[in-house]
Amino acid sequence: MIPKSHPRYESLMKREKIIDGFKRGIVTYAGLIAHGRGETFDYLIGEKSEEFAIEATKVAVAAIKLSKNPVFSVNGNVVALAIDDVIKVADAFNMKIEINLFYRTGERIRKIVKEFKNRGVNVLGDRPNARILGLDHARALCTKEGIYSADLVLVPLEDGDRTRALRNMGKKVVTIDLNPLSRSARTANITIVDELTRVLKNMMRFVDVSENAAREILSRYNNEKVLKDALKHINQRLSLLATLPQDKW
Ligand code: PTJ
Repeated sequence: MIPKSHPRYESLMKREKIIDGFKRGIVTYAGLIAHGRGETFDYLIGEKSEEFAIEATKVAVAAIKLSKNPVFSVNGNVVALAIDDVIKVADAFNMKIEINLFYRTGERIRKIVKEFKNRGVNVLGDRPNARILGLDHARALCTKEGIYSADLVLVPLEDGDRTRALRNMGKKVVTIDLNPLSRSARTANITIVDELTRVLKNMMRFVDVSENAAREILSRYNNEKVLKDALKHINQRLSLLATLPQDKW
């Protein structure tokens, strides 16, 4: 049991969720590594939603609002960390939820479907009837009514290869990734450089954006600038910290 008074309580609780998900067969081995990489970038960013992240989150919300068949693609880490907020966001934005695993096994799919069923939610992905074009192996499996026909896919913590394949199919891709240098971050149309659980909460703050406002927000957006702002932020933050005594870090 981690006491709430622990200075790193929130970070440790997220780690516990990932470990618990791993023990229950939802998170894969590589998911543990992916989480550690995310933690590192979050440390460098400062563990809060910065302006570049808020801006991209607003744009993501605008794009989702204007899309016709938006799909929220979930993997093991996303489910372990944030299943309840995934359900809230999908519900608020009329998004279908589809399980799309990089390390796909029938057993992991069944376990994740059950997590959602236990909360009264039906998800897509357990009976795939289509493939993401240009990808080999089981990670390409998807559904016609979900990812295959989606005009927008929200793919947090995603692999760059699949992000590229989805874009090649003409879809708008929104990703959430703490690493602004990842291929996925650089390939998506909209990259939110922020921590998944913070982003899902922030999305709910912007749920009431009107269609006109959404169009306006989208028309001004430049993803490359957002990625550069994230890099500049990390750079400036570290440079500043390096001038301070260590008890101020
Ligand atoms: O469940 P599966 O089989 O679909 O596998 C999922 C993982 C995450 C293992 C798979 O997609 C993978 O290997 O992903 P990558 O290529 O490691 O990319 C994950 C990215 O997410 C990395 O750039 C991490 O920095 C980032 N990341 C990790 N945790 C978080 C995060 N970004 C935002 N919020 C997090 N909590």
